[in-house]
Amino acid sequence: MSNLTLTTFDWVPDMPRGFVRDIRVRWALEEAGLPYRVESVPFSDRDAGHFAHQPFGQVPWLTDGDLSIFESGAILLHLAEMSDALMPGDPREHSAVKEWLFAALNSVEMASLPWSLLMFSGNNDGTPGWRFFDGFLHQHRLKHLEPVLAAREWLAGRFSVADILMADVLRLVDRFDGLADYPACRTYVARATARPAFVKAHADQMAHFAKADSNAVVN
Ligand SMILES: N[C@@H](CCC(=O)N[C@@H](CS)C(=O)NCC(=O)O)C(=O)O
Repeated sequence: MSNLTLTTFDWVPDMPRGFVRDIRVRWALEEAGLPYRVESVPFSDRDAGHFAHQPFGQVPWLTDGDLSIFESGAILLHLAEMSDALMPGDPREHSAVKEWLFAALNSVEMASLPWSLLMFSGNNDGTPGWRFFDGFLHQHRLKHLEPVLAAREWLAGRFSVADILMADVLRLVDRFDGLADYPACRTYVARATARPAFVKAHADQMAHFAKADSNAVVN
């Protein structure tokens, strides 16, 4: 019997709401139908207890009994071991899930995150730095991902944790209209985020941060 607790911030500014990485964990837990609790740590005052669970002072982390796990990819792999809704049993598909999970984080997010941060901060103004990251994302990642996603519904045969990570990574690019030239990537994000587990995870994250706003008003 699992005893799962997801920890996230108590509050974040409006801009990242809906995109805080606890959504990846919520989404996986909802797909698997695993019961869990959500706890909060202060966004503005990160103490030693926080750093003991997440060495960079970030979120999310998950505790499973006395085991504490940080990094959304590691957390999703842990949950995948608990539910075949997240990880197919077939050895080839199992291997493909791990391959695509790392590709989402280490190949696509590695390119999409600097691009998104430049978009977010308004530094997408044609400087050589911007052109480098824009080209890197489009020419070296999305251009190659597009035919892959045009040819399949999900990355590893059937829906898995690899899709949670890839769709969440692409969702942030889509937020800044970066998928306009990649219809298969856009359709994939739409297909993934239409799943009831994502819809619930997203609503729960939004409600979690909205509750912090109303508590601040009361106090
Ligand atoms: N690689 C980490 C990244 C975690 C991360 O970037 N968390 C963000 C929220 S989405 C955070 O805590 N940001 C606050 C900060 O970096 O100080 C993971 O996937 O878990």
